[in-house]
Amino acid sequence: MTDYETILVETRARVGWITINRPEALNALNSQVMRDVVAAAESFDADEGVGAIVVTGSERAFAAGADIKEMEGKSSLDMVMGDHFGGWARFAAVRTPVIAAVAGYALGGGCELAMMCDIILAADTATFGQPEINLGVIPGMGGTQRLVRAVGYYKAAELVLTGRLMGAEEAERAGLVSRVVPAADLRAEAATVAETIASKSLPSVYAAKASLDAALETSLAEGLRLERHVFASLFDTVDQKEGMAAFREKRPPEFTNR
Ligand code: CO8
Repeated sequence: MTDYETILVETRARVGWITINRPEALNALNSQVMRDVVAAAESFDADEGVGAIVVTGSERAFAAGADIKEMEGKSSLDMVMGDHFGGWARFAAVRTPVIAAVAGYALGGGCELAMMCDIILAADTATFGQPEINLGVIPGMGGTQRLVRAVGYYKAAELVLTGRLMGAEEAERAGLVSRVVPAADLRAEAATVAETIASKSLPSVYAAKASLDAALETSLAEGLRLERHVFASLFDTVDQKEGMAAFREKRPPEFTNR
């Protein structure tokens, strides 16, 4: 059992929950948060008993960015040699679907962390933005890349260049957010979505996430080829036979993740 300093972790109904817990700093992402979140996500990812992961914060903040006080005194050499935020790439690489349940601030690295997830559920209190320009820097954990892919160049450019923050409704209209829910319902909605995913056949869930990821990285022709191969490969699973037999027999499938 790993001891985490900055997060709370629990498993419920095949869902792994990671709650960032640095209330004194609005959940700012320092190196310890990175180590804890990455370790917890990788440990859930390695557990066949976990079919979906939820990352969340507090009512006030999902995460108000990378920890400015930790970064402030560093040189560019420190940033390169310390691989200050490199672990987040490992978080983005987990095979299990990750849902970001965002209430309050998701700024800078917090917005970038949400964008490393597969589904972003936002409370109506959520605020998103990339305000790094106000600090004399730029996004460094994917903000200029994933935000452009999520909301298009012109919206992303306005947010990154001005540092303007946007509310949940605007974020949903822009395509950054999967769905906005009342703040009081956020955890319950995240649980419903995560438990729904966790009830499916894990091999097909991994395959779906890998194919969706490819859509952001490859040409349409390459992506379609990959999807066709992945689709075909699932016909060797027990769960494909079970899923289709259950449909024919008009009963719910009983998946075994095989
Ligand atoms: N880092 C460190 N501490 C923070 C951060 C942060 N990002 N955000 C808030 N805090 C702290 C505050 O310093 C304060 O602590 P204290 O009470 O000890 O002074 C406490 O949290 C509460 O914050 P505020 O008093 O400021 O609360 P307000 O309600 O007045 O304001 C805001 C809330 C608007 C969210 C405000 O705190 C704010 O603007 N925070 C900074 C937002 C920001 O600029 N985020 C981007 C950070 S840079 C970044 O994320 C880069 C990522 C990529 C790096 C990759 C490198 C390789």
